[in-house]
Amino acid sequence: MGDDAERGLGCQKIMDGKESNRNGLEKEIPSCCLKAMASAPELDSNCHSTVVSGWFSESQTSSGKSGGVVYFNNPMWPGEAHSIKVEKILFKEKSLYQEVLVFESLTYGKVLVLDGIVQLTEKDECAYQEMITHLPLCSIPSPKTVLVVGGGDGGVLREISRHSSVEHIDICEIDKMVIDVSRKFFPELAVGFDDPRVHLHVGDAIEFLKHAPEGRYDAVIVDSSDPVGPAQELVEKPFFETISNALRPGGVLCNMAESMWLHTHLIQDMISICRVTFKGSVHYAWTSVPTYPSGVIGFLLCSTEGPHVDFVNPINPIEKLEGADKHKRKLRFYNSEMHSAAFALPSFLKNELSWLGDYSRQ
Ligand code: JFQ
Repeated sequence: MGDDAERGLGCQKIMDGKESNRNGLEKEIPSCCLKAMASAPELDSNCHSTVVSGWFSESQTSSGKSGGVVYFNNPMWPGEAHSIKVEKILFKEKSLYQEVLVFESLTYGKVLVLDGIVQLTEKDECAYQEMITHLPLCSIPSPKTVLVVGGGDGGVLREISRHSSVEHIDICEIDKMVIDVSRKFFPELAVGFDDPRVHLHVGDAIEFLKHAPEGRYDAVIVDSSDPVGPAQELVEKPFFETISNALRPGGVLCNMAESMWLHTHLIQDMISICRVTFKGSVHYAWTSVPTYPSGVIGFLLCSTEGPHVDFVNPINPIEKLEGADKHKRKLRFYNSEMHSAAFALPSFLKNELSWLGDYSRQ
């Protein structure tokens, strides 16, 4: 192990309060950790509270009593923190809602972080954006109206625009700073906003959905941050009910649904809520995204009562949509084989979900 890496691990242990010296006394905090623990306004341009010895580690931040930023191991993935080597911090600012950080990494390109949590990296964003979009849109014939909740980076919009059947796309993102930062640092994603079919609404999605006409959308895609803090409401029953009302009969929802390795209880809760709310099919799918906690991310796919939706076998295969593969840029991850494979679940998850009965109601 190199010097830097060794120092980094030492720092992490000390800062987690897990390491003391041989006398049982707390080890003196090395200068790099002191720097990392300093309050945000005092940081120099190459330092951030989540960056220790040049490594960003996923964490959760909040304002400390003294006004500084305190960070701690994220309760959604206790005992672990994925690290990415930082080359240069490009942007850090507090929006009205969250702390926004962009850095250049050594191996994943630019990285977007909100409140200490990785939202996307240039290298692996394709897996998430392509799957969360085409799993629902390829499951119904000729989608025309789509709503995106969150998704302020524009990546999901970029993917929706491959579907020439789509006539109208609403996107409701609460944080304008995320959109502006994406336009500046992630043009390959923000290109999604340039499609004339896109109608941007900056505001609260829950309010937006309350006023959406009944049956307005063929598909709703919820590209949210993790359900801690304000996003908590996005995994609760009233939210799913408003989505169900906004969908036409046989319309589909695709909702980010965390990791099967870390969040089986959350997945169980979401599935049971959706089974009573959506009267069509309810399915769990997953894919691999190396920079998300545990390296995988799941999606909950639901349809409302009406024409039957077979999520596993796409009725609207991407390969048959003219120009879809190359629109803006080539598809990097999604194809019909990946689509069907995403619904295959490991035995441990099948067991965990078995008490829900036949959860994958067709
Ligand atoms: C990217 N368009 C949005 N959504 C990313 N733990 C979430 C970010 C945080 C992850 C789960 C996905």
